[in-house]
Amino acid sequence: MRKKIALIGGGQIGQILAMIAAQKELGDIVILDIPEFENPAKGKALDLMEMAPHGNYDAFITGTSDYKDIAGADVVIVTAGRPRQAGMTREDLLAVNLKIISTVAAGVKQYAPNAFCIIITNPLDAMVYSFYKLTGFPRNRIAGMAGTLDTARWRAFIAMELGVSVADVAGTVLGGHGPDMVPLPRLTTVGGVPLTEIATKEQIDRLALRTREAGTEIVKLFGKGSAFFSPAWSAIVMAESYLRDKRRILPCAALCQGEYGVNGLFIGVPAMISANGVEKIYEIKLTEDENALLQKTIAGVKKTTEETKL
Ligand code: A3D
Repeated sequence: MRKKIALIGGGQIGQILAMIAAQKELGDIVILDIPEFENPAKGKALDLMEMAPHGNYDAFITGTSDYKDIAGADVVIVTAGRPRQAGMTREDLLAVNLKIISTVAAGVKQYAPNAFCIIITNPLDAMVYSFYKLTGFPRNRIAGMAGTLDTARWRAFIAMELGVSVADVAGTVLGGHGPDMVPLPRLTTVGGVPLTEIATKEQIDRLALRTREAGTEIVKLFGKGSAFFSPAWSAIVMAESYLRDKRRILPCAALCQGEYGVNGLFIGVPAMISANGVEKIYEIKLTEDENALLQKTIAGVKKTTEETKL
């Protein structure tokens, strides 16, 4: 039997998620949006069905505003919420998106209680925590999509700067999804060569800063709305690792219970995603300087998480 993927939110990211999931034949897809946007969701689903003959995929794609239609979903990806507008911080979004996540959590808990859930809605670290608290799902079945995208941005900027294949750039970004996130140049390699040996400190500092501000750079360019292609692909990589038991190690917001000295917060950490969900969190021995940066981002995540009052 085909797997079922429920996309809660059928906006910019939701529609790209549906397209990539279909092209990868991850399963049948349900796009759920609020009643006012039910018809656009149905329209997008129909458009994707009509793309299938040329896209060469078999997947049934439907749109709905009724949670009954997500019944039994294997994976739920949540983008429901409002995106950032120019001049708006992710934290400005907290109050409005917390209300939306509460409705989503209730619907998913009732109709897809066994799903692996990937949260994308901002402010990410607080929304994934809220979803965890509101559903009561076990920690291995909830992850926030942030580090996978932040690391993709770090890798892309390095490849662009050095004029090399992005496939050869490996690295990771830790911490919260905001300007205090921590790219780790010391542990980044380009075809096995340490980044610190082929790029200058000035280059590395500039690329790290660009990574931390990457979401804002896109928001400024768009004028309205935030990134959608790269966030969608990043979440699909996580979903695929779960559905196909690929056991990929992807930085994502996972519930830390002692790891990195953190208890009870979702922090961006390298995690293995398998058929068991978030199966393992990897702890990295950090230098004093790296640890100081990590402590700063943890403090920021703690602050926004506490604002949820959950
Ligand atoms: P957008 O195109 O506005 O889509 C959001 C969709 O959610 C809209 O179609 C809404 O109608 C729908 N929606 C609103 N309320 C509900 C509800 N209660 N139930 C179901 N659907 C609802 O936004 P987008 O797709 O560009 O972004 C979605 C979210 O992702 C925003 O919160 C962004 O800030 C966030 N985002 C996160 C990242 C990360 O890296 C974590 C990157 C980019 C965007």
